[in-house]
Amino acid sequence: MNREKLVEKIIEGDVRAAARLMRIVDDRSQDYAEYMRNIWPHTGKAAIIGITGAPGAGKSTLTDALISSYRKQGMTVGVVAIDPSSPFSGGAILGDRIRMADHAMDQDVFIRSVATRGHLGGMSVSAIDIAAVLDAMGKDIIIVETVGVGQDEVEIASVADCSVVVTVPGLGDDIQAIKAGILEIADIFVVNKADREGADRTARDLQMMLELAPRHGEASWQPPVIKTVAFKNEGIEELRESINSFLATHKGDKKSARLLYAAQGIVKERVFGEYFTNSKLNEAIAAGGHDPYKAVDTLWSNFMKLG
Ligand SMILES: Nc1nc2c(ncn2[C@@H]2O[C@H](COP(=O)(O)OP(=O)(O)O)[C@@H](O)[C@H]2O)c(=O)[nH]1
Ligand SMILES: [Mg+2]
Repeated sequence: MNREKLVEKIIEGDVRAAARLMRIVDDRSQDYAEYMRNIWPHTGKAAIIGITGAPGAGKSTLTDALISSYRKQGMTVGVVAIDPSSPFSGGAILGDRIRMADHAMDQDVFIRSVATRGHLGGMSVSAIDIAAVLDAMGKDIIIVETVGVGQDEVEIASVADCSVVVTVPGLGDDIQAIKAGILEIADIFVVNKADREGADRTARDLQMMLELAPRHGEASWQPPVIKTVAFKNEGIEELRESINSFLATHKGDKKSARLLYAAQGIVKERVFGEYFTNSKLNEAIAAGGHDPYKAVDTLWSNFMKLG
């Protein structure tokens, strides 16, 4: 199948064609950028929801419950699960695959994981490209699940149309564990595992922290704190409605931040991948008498001449 045909099929919503392009994107094979150039003009309709939190907080369980909730509303859903620790490149995360098995036969749900720590552009390029494919396919809602441990994951959440941060009771320490910077980027907080002791208190503590640290320059939205019991489907409707009301006035606010973030990843990938390669650096170090600054200066000035 040629490039135009593949992209055409994706835009018609073809699942196999989409899966094929996602593999090409993950592997960085077959001029993946050329394919993506044909995809991007067809994006912009979907709402991208970032779900971030510590491992085990219940992000996948919440995602699963949200999928059901959106499907009941007749909406189609795509999921990008980012797991940097997963050894599978482009494969499904086992636990998630089992849990989300209910949706496996549903043509209107597409779940894809990325485990692309190794890429030069960070996870940004893969994750955002895969979200773009889901968008072009016509999915209404795209949920990006990221483990809130690394900077990349926090950044990806910060460029979602709506970012949801998941925490659990028993806080104190856990509140500290909410990565610096995440309080500012979250649009909605979830205290999941509200069946456990201390949920009210955690929610109150969070609320207080939010009041003490108001959002930068944005008075129109006070992030709510929502208690959920994801595996019993409790609080899910409230969460979905809260996401809806945020999106009603803020969808699109992050669009240029998202494009900038993707572009930064592409720059890193191109510059490091094609020019500042280890072998070029090694040559320059050898020629420069073991001075790393001199080595980089030499390469840099050659690079600038290319422009
Ligand atoms: N008690 C309790 N356990 C939950 C709840 N939601 C999820 N879990 C469990 O927490 C564990 C981790 O959930 P998972 O969704 O994989 O977390 P993730 O790592 O954040 O994606 C699983 O064993 C879930 O069944 C909840 O609301 N209450
Ligand atoms: Mg998970």
